[in-house]
Amino acid sequence: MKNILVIGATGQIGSELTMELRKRYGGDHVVAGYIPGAAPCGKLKESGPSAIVDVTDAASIEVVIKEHGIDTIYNMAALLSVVAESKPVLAWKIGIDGLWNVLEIARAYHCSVFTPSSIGSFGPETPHMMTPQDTIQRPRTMYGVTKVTTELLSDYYYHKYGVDTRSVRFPGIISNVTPPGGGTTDYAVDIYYAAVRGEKFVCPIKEGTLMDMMYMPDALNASISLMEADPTRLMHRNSFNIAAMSFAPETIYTSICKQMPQFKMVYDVDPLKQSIADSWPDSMDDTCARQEWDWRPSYNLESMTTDMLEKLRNKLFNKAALVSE
Ligand code: VAH
Repeated sequence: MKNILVIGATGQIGSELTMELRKRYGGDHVVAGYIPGAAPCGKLKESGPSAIVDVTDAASIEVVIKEHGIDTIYNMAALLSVVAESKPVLAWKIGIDGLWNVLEIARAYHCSVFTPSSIGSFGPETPHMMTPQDTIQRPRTMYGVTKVTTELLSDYYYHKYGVDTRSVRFPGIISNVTPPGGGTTDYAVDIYYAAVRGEKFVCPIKEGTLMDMMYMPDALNASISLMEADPTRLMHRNSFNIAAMSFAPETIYTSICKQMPQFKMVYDVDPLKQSIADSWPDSMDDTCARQEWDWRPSYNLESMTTDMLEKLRNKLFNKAALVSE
């Protein structure tokens, strides 16, 4: 049975990834690594072991690897695209100095490593429609620079030292559990919250701006399926394009209005978010992931919208009901 460490286990993806891994492998086999001030709580705390793991502190990682006999590391620690532009040195420190620590420890203790990349690893010169698996990657954001470097360094450790590194290029991830943490695609989560709260949504991304998006359950399944894939089938490792849907703000708005006709949206474009979004693909070609490890998404925009609205109503109104009791 695997023994897994999730670094960044209380983040937007990490928190749900940890719970899904515990469902599949057993709570005791998945350690939730967190940084001081961002400790697990509720079910995440109660469902398995946790430990302070700062990706920039190699010793804090090594202690947990040895204590729990870790053989697989999901390294989810990162600053997202918008925050990384305001804190580029910290973004590099967490994204790359942290990755060096993870890869060196993985080399010493023979761990497999998953460190996600992103559509943010592409830049303005990359073909925007059906972005190929192997193509030019000249991002002009610090987030993108850290993601391309993540891909190159992870592949280097595989080819040079045989470390089992694998990863995917995540689209914008949409979740109803942990709120987004400062990304360009956050609008695609915020719009659902506004709809359920009965508020007008002010969209920071321009009409017609296409971006790849994915519902969290598909993102979790992709991450775990890749790490479970037969390594002899993998022609690529860092990182695989994965895609589920591509939409612009007016499309997701229309999808919500089919169920909530009163919902209103206006635009107030955020120049930084728009410039980042304009540099990213409109849609990715994920043929290689489908061929090499049988990737398939389960959600499209309509089914995601139905599930998001239902889950957020339960979360926001049941919580309100509990508070008012
Ligand atoms: C961001 N949600 O917007 C993240 C993600 C592809 C987007 O990397 O920065």
